[in-house]
Amino acid sequence: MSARSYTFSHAVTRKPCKAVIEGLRAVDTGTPDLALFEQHHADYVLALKATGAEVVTLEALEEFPDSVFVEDAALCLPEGAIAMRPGAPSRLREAEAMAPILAQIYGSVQTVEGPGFIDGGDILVTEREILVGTSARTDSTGIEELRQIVTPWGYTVRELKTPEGVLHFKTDCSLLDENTILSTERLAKSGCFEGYEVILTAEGEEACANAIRFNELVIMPDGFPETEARLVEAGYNVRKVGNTEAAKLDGGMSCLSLRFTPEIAC
Ligand code: CIR
Repeated sequence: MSARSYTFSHAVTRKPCKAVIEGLRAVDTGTPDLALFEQHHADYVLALKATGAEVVTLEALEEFPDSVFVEDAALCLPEGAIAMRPGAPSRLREAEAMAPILAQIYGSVQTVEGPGFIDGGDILVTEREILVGTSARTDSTGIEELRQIVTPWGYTVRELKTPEGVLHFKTDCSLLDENTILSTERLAKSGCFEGYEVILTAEGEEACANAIRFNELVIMPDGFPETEARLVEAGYNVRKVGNTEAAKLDGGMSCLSLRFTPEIAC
């Protein structure tokens, strides 16, 4: 197995802070239970460790309620790490907090300086291209700045549209392997995955579209049996993690980690 889009040696996570209960949410479906959030997070870290990767778990950052969702602060590719420019004002400086941690691993970090905005949750890296959805958090100017950084590394960036009312592009899709994407029907019907195999989430289970392929595992939120059966049927090795509390803040599996193999460590 050598696919760079889902073969990772490292993951970075951050413990939820007490202020996570004040985290951003599109619709209020109840306050997250901190103790349960912490339990789910610990289970998630165990699932990441089961992939064989080295997992760094950073201490909680009270200053930023949403800082457990580390994915939005950076994009990590084999060639380098890039600090993003998160589009929610309360999250903008999470990228500055993450940059020194990635610099320790990579040696250096590039930065999206603005004026555009881009959240890691809007970026799907596949084996052949980088798909980025514009959303309430990510704009074309931010995507263009990312393109300037990754084009010299040989990547093609394709700008797409996150469906209306959906937080991030990856809220609605995940990479499963070199050719296969798990997607909601509402996103797939836009035609953005032409040329890929698509496995659709089951009706009423759209909230599990945000899963992660990490080495031999597909890590998905617990509680979505029909989609799980589709993945098992397709031959994936599924591991489930409780996610009810992060889901109250529109968070899924990918948001909770940065996953990467720095070339420098190969
Ligand atoms: C937010 O609204 O920014 C957080 N409450 C959830 C972020 C989820 N991140 C992700 O999907 N990459």
